[in-house]
Amino acid sequence: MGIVNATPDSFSDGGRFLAPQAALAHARKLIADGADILDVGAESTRPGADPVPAEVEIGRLVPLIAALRAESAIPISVDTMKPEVARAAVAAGATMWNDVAALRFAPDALATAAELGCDVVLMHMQGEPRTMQAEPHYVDVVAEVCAFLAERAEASLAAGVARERIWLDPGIGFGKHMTRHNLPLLAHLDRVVALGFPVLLGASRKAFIGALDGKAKADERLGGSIAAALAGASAGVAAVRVHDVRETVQALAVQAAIAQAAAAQPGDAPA
Ligand code: HH2
Repeated sequence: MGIVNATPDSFSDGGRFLAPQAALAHARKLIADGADILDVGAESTRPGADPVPAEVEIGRLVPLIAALRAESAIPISVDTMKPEVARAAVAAGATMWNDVAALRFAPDALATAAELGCDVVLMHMQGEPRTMQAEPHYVDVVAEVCAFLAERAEASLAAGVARERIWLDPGIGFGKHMTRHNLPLLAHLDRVVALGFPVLLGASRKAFIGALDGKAKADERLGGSIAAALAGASAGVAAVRVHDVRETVQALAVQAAIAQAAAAQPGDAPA
């Protein structure tokens, strides 16, 4: 899943793709680089980001989604917490609603997801974006994230979202201490996968990588982002949400080829 942030202030690439033509050109590049899904967003979720009114989000997203849909059949995900934005995005051609609030923040979120009938990503977050990094606290982070995701899947099913539409995401960096919480989650992704839904992992360029590597800035975290994507693939996640599609696709292809070679009998001809 390639990321298109049509925002002035995203943590890793804010302002680069706010102009509609720049966002469209970036989306085209991600498709050419091998993305299977695009995730387009118009409101940053980083701590301290300015909230964006629904009309502004819609104004940034709908022309972009409609232009992409006119030229490509690629699945398009919309990264928003607002049901009215998801509704407008799906009308313009989006096929997935990526809600970092897991359909909790708006009273009509669950009903809207059921009505739209699109894929839905339910992501774990402790707290809310503005303050989530203040003092995240868990007794057992992996168990608590898994319990939360199972509860949100149940709530979605009860509201009428079809089982095959539901994706889960552990929410790396969302109300998590950089290493104490993110690393156990990355180490035990198999437990999130075992919940029985496709899992999306978003670790690309996140701060825990900088914490492990001498405060590397967001655009200096490619190696760590790829390491996390490979860990996700090994654990069986269905998709990784990344900024650097070309490099990630290459790494995943090499990992898959090595796994295939490992499974082959000695003397087998390569496929
Ligand atoms: N991470 C970000 C935004 N949306 N959605 C899901 N499902 N999972 C994630 O891990 C996730 C997400 C943050 O990354 P980015 O979009 O690059 O930054 P910003 O929120 O500042 O726009």
